[in-house]
Amino acid sequence: PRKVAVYPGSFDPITYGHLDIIDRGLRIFDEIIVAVAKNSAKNSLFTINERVDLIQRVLADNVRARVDTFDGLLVDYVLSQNATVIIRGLRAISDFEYEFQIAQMNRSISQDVETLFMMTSVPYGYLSSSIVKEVSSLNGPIEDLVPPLVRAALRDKFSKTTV
Ligand code: COD
Repeated sequence: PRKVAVYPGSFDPITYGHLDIIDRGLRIFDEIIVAVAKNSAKNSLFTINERVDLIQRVLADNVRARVDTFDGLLVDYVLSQNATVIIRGLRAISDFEYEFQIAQMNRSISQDVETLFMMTSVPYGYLSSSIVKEVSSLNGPIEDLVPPLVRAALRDKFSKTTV
C-alpha cells in the first residue's frame, strides 16, 4: 500500500527549512500532503490562497508532493486522507515543548495517527517563517532562506505595505 504522510503547518511563507523536510520525508513516504491550516491562531502575512499558490509553484516538479488546506482537527483531516502519519520538523530545543504538546494532544484525540519528527538540517536550524518575514521587511538578504519566487512574493508584500 502507498505510504502517505501529512506535513501540516502555517507555511507563512514556505522556506528552505520546510522544503528540506519535504524532500527528506519523500525518501520515507510515497506521497506527502503539505496541509496548510486555515484556522491557525497566528496572524498571517500571506492569505491562505497565496500560501497554497506559493507552495504549489515551488513543488510544481514534485509529483509525489501535493498541497491542500484543512480546517478543524488535524487528526480528522489526516484520517480523511487515508494517511496515518503526521510529519513535523524540530529545530532548536525551543520547538520541543510546543511540538510535544501538539503531538500529545493529537495522540489523545486519535491513537490511529502517529507523529514523526524529523530533525532540521544544520543550515536551517535557525530558519523560521517569522525570521524570514522580519529580515525581508527590513530589506535584508533572504536568498539562502527561501526560493526565488517566495522572495519575489515577499518583496511584493512589503513594497505594498511599507512606504
Ligand atoms: N527546519 C526543520 N523544520 C522546520 C523548519 C526548519 N528550518 N522550519 C519549520 N519547520 C517545521 C516546524 O517545526 C513545523 O513542524 C513545520 O515545519 C511547519 O511549521 P509552521 O510554523 O509553518 O507550522 P505551525 O507550527 O504553525 O503548524 C501548527 C498546526 C497548523 C499544525 C497546528 O496549529 C494545527 O494542527 N492546527 C489544527 C487544529 C488542531 O488540530 N489542533 C489540535 C492539535 S494542537
